[in-house]
Amino acid sequence: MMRLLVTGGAGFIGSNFVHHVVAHTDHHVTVLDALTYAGNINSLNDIPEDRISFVEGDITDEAVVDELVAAADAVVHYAAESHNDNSLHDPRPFLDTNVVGTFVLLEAVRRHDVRFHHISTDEVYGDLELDDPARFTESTPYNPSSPYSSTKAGSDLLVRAWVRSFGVRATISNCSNNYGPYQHVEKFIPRQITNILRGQRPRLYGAGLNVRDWIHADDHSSAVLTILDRGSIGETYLIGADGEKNNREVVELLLTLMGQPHDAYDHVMDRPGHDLRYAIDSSKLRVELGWEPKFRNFEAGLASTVDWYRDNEQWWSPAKDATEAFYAAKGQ
Ligand code: NAD
Ligand code: TDX
Repeated sequence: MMRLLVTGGAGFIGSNFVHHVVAHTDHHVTVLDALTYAGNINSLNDIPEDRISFVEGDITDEAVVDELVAAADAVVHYAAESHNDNSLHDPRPFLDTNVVGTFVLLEAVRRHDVRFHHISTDEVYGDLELDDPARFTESTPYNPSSPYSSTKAGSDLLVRAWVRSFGVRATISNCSNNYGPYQHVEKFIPRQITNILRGQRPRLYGAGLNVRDWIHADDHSSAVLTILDRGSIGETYLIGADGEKNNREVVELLLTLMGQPHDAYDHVMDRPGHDLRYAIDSSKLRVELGWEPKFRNFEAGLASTVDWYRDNEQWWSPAKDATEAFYAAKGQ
């Protein structure tokens, strides 16, 4: 049994991780989450009370972080400002949370010699051409494009420096695009599902040919637990499930799954600096640590995600109008 401190555990992937940990281990979880617009305490509603403690607080708050880290066996660090479009509009919170917040956590795990796992993204590697046979590996040079991905790259480099200079016991994982329950309606897949549920048309940026490498959030969680159990200190592991699809294919699949004509979507203004393609080679994680994804059928995973949004309107509807107003103001 471990005492895990999970930052950002009321967010999309963090809450999926908490559900996964409670279902598959006997670890106790303490969630530290600031409940920003992206955090939702209701995502943790059905976790048994004896398995979880919830602390509303900011990862840049040194006193709160110090006390919680001192009481933990390991920290799994999900908290971040996570949306590229927001980072183009107002980058400042991305610097504060993603860079300064990670620094505050690293100093605390250094003081208390606590194991640290840092959650990051494949976006730190920049993008690939559509027709490039290459995929990202752990040795791909960093080349981030957006304020979001540059702050995530900065946080990864801080972790590496704290391992080398101070002997902090840390690992890093860089995962591809996640889908599944509890994802905020600002993100691509939930935005389109909830548009269709409300009788509105999906919105594709530009031509819709950009490629993302989709993985179910539960597979991300099992990979993180694997790294926490068996990963080598100081190492980086890429997490992906061979799920490359372009955005147009995803929207057409959603429309078909939801009983609409496959072409009932609109093209809207493209995202500035829009990364073309992400693709992950996760061989290191699979060969060295023996991890495998369980959700191998994207269409089935997407269908169960559609069902979840259909059944949980009370979870997503409070955020929908403000999110769409933000997009409408940008012509998206
Ligand atoms: P999210 O935006 O859904 O959740 C982020 C959570 O962090 C929220 O609960 C929010 O309240 C909390 N938070 C934000 N600032 C905070 C602060 N200063 N102090 C404490 N809590 C704070 O994000 P997500 O999509 O679940 O992403 C989680 C992590 O996974 C991020 O580090 C992200 O970079 C990474 N990641 C995401 C994806 C993806 O597809 N969404 C892919 C790879 C990696
Ligand atoms: O309405 C939309 N229409 C559209 O075409 C939205 C919201 C997005 N898109 C496109 C942009 C991207 O090509 O869909 C793709 C996915 O967009 P997002 O959901 O915003 O994700 P992305 O920018 O790829 O970043 C995601 O994956 C990596 C997460 O938000 C990051 O936190 C993670 O690091």
